Amino acid sequence: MRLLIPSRIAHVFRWMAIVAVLIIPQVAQATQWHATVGAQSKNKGHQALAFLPNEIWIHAGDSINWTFPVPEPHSVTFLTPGQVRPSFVIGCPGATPDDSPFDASACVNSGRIATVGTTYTVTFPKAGNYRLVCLIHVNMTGIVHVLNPSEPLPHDQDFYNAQAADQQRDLLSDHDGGLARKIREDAPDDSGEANAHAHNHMIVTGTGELVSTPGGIQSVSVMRFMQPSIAIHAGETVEWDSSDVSGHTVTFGQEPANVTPQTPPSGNVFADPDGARHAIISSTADNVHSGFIAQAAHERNGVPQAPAPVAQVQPPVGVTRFRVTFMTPGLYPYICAFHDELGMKGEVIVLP
Ligand SMILES: [Cu+2]
Repeated sequence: MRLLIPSRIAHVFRWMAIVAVLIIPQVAQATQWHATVGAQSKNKGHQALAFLPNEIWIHAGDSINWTFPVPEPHSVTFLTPGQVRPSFVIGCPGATPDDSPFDASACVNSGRIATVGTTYTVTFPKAGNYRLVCLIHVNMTGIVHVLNPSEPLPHDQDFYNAQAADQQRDLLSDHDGGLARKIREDAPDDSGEANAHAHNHMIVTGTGELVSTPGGIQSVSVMRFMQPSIAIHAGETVEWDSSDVSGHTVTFGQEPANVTPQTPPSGNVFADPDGARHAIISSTADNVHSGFIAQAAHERNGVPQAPAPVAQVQPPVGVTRFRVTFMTPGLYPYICAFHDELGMKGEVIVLP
């Protein structure tokens, strides 16, 4: 009997070794992939509203870990087939915990993330092609292709890192000069009295561009009032025009709590006959909030729309202009309630 014990132990160890050889490679095959959500220029003014990269091939059982490197809020959200894209306030409803599995049977959502350095991981147990969306930015989509482990993957992590860096550089550097040209074309010409007609107090409110990739849509927005300081005379009107792919606000005084695109204009804002919003400010203590100033996504001509479902909650009509008539001399600082932390602020100097 005594002689049998070592042989039994050896036997057990041999079996353990065989089992380990069979199991360990499968465990090691579950890869965690890495991607980022958004990118920005040094002064935070240019924001890439993009999943970087926005198309990834992985194996069933793998996970993807997304890092959020910017203060501009984003979400990593996978909706169920046919689910209407909700506002970020509603979510799945709500958010799902880190490391949630997604197999298209239930919505997975990181929630609104605006803390630099946050990460969110999703695991994908089942093969399929899954659309990735940001609930904050309608022009920010991607796709995850989950293949059976027997199928080869087209790319490795190094490829995706290089692709993400390329896409980030392209979006932020704007090397074709398109955004700079757009800013010059859109900018009000206040160079002389010759142009001093009704439009000389126009302020371009953000600008941006869309980029379509095979995986979805990426965009870049310049989160700035292009003429941050303007001097006018009492009784004159300033107009803010937004043609940006992102929405903005023009907000004087107290900012409404928990501003969302659905937050209505303040009670002292009325509609001009052409649909633009308008307020009259008679004191530096007045609180005025324009509400969301942006084109509705469906009104953008020739712009590729993300595949359904994308019926994101939008203002009924895209209001793109906001006017304020200033009655009293003084200094009137204002912000975009969404992007003031990125430096989107301005001031109106009202002279007698
Ligand atoms: Cu803004």
